[in-house]
Amino acid sequence: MSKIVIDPITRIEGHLSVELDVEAGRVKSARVRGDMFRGFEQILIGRNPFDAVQIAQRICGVCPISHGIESSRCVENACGVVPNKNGRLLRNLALASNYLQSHILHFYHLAALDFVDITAILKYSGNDEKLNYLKAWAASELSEKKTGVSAATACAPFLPRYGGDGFYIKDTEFNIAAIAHYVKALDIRMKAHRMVALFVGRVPHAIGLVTGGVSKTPDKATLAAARNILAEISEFVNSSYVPDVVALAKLLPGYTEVGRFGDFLAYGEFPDGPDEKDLYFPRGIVSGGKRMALDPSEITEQVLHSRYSSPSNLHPSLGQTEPAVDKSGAYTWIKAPRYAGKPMEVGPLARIIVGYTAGNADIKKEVDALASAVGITLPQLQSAIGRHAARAIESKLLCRKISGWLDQVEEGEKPRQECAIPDKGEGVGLGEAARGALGHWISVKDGKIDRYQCIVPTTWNASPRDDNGVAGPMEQALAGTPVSDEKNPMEAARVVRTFDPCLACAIHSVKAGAEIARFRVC
Ligand code: NFE
Repeated sequence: MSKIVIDPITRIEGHLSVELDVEAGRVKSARVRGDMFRGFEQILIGRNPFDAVQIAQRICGVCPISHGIESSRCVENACGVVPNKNGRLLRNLALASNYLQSHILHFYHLAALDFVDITAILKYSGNDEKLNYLKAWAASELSEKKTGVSAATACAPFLPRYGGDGFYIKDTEFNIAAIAHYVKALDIRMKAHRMVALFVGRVPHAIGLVTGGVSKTPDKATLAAARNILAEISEFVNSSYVPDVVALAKLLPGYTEVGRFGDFLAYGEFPDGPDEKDLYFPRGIVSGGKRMALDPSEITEQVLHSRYSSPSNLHPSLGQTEPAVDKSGAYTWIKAPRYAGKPMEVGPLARIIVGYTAGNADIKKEVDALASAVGITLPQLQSAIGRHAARAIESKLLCRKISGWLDQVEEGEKPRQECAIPDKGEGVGLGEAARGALGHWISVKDGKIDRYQCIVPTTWNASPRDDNGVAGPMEQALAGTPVSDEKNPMEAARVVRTFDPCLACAIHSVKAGAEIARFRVC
């Protein structure tokens, strides 16, 4: 048996490494380590609860809208209010726009280079005619005349890379199209960010998200501008993103058997009616193929293998985070969230599986269409390739929903519900960030924040072994992954990236002002 350490895993958010035990050309077992250490929950203690929505957004620059919304929801829950119609719709619009930028970022700019042969464009260096021969729009995005960048220069940031040609897709037309879409996706992402800013003021940290809703009353010009942007993003999602994912799934048939994990949790998201429990992406658990209702009291965080001295298996409303850098047996800063004692995968695939199992007609239709276009079954989608597919399906569904929500917004009507902070109270906000289930829990005492805890998507997915020694979802999904070349463990890196990990989100506990440890940086 040999040991491989990939440190750091690149093209993700934050600092993550994996340690793999490899036997007979496959991963036998894996340890996933969150190597960064930050501070947020402690920063919130003693503050006015209304400040939480702004401070919590700083946890991450990729998913600040979801942290802002969950933070607002937990304070609103403690105050006993829910947003009004415009507040709900405008939050949905901001969050859905954030999902679009995040999913497109993940597929094209973080994950695609695991598969796409970037050097395909070198074959046509300086030869725009050849590029035109492949696809007119590809030429318009990649042309040296247009961009002023030579093909060799354009490749440079992506080289060196794992392996040789063996890992990469050989279909030149697919490669050229994917590279052209990589370039186009930069522009589309910028436009998705702009759409977020139309509803909540700016990105990444939205000043217009406030407890009780949003601060900006919607007007005709804002809604018209959003429609224009949406048309362009929808065209990209439907004509490039979804077809590229289908093509990738067909070109990599083995990836339905890799990266598999079978238990899914979704808090649900996008309140789609006056009843806040009416969620477009449903809430629930799917375990062993069976759907169950979610009971938030079953959520705990275990820390036997995490660098914390606090008691293990606490519910997050009672959560503690006492760092212990040298704790024996600990190998990560990520805690191990468990549902009824079990690890759960969260994220787009979990939402799609929970939604499909709950009978959501939109999800079912798109999942069935994609599975049939690729020629695979629903169980095969619960895999590495399924995570890419789920993001593309969600993007398509959300483009449609954004259009519907824009129709429902009432111009000139108030988007914020007033709330009064109680002297004492508890609140919880459960929803879905682009990467999966996100929960914020607050306790208020004397009108100030007394306790604050978040469990974010990557904490679930990249969790370590728990108190019973059971590995986390990413660790289990890595087991069995082929390692065809131990010097180039590309297959394992691909599996990790399908989860779209964000370590900035996953680890955010520090004791303000206290020295944790001393490090020498060489
Ligand atoms: Ni920093 Fe985040 C999302 C959250 S992931 S990206 O999406 O919450 O753990």
